[in-house]
Amino acid sequence: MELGIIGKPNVGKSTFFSASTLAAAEIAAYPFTTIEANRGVAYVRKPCPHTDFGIQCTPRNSLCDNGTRLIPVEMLDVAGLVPDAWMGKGLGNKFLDDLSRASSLIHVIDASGGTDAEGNIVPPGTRDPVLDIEFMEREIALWIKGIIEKGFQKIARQAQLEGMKIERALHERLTGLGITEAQIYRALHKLDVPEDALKWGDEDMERVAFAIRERSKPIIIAANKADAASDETIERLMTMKDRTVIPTCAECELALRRADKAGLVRYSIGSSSFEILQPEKLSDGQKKALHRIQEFMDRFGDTGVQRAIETAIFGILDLMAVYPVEDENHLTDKEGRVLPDAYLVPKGTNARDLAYIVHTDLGDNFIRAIDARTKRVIGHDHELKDGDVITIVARA
Ligand SMILES: Nc1nc2c(ncn2[C@@H]2O[C@H](COP(=O)(O)OP(=O)(O)O)[C@@H](O)[C@H]2O)c(=O)[nH]1
Ligand SMILES: [Mg+2]
Repeated sequence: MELGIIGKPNVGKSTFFSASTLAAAEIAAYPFTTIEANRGVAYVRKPCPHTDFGIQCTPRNSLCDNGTRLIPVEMLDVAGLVPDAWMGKGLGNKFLDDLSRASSLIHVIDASGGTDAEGNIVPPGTRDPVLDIEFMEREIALWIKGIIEKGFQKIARQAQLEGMKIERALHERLTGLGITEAQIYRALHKLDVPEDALKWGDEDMERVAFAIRERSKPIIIAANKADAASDETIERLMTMKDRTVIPTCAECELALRRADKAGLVRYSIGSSSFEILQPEKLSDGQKKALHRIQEFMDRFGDTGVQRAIETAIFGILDLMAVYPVEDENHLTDKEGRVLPDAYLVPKGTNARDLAYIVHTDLGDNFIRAIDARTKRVIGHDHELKDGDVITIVARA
């Protein structure tokens, strides 16, 4: 599960990335905490089940901070897109490669309007950020269109000859982008294009590409630099049709996490306030900056960074957290760790799906599962709920 951060230059992508991936403690076992400069780990929050059971947990793939389970999510700082990159002017293949890994995208925009179409600095209020939203949606759709329309007539005719649905033919084209056949079916469902794909014109192709983008790479908009944006712009962004917009101050989040790490303030990620711990160590400039951050939080509820990530994971991708354990009585794994792992899985995941997610062997040899909260046996097709603690019983 990876989230890609996209946007034109100078909007605050790297700041957003640094802020969201800066954690007080890192999980050593996590494979790529430091492998690539543009990849990192952010955390989404859930109440830790250990509190319900009245025991202490010893997490392995996640962290527990005072009853809040912090579950890792991979973040990708996607190289800056320049206008018309899809035509081959920009960082084409690198962009596609990054795009293929992302399940959802966080589009960082400059809500202050202080950067032009290419990302050059201009006086605040000059650029309408709504244009950047429309540009990006179109840009990604054009990438997809470019891929599917290459030799399309031949493919569509071949598909017809073989009695293959056009969705399947499109999927063969788009697997490289990490797009599933189900997403393509859902995208084309009720889309107003001719039944016969051989009759698709240029506009139909664009509509198809747009719909596939919407389904396969859903976008959350981080209206960044909201601290320097007018109320009017924020209002206009927040009320855009069919878009999820969250005002953010990536700079604020980064400052708070750094100050927390340095022991100057106490700040839990995503919260609506912070506490100054060592006022005597703060310069006047730092005090002023913290004051401005608190003002921002009072205006918007929080810095928005954590909310954007959690909206992508829980709102858009509709994932929930479940906790597989080997022993349903002690809630432990083989090594005796209590509630070791949290898995983010789609709503609708059943007991056997979870077994397969944990390990193919576990799925193949599935016998039954046990709900550790109720100690009841559940069948393979039992749909799991958010927060479930599950023991899978399999043939040895
Ligand atoms: N006012 C304001 N400035 C920000 C914010 N986030 C980032 N910036 C500034 O915007 C500039 C570009 O940020 P950067 O993260 O390098 O942008 P990128 O090119 O999109 O990766 C830097 O000077 C940041 O300090 C924010 O929330 N508010
Ligand atoms: Mg950058």
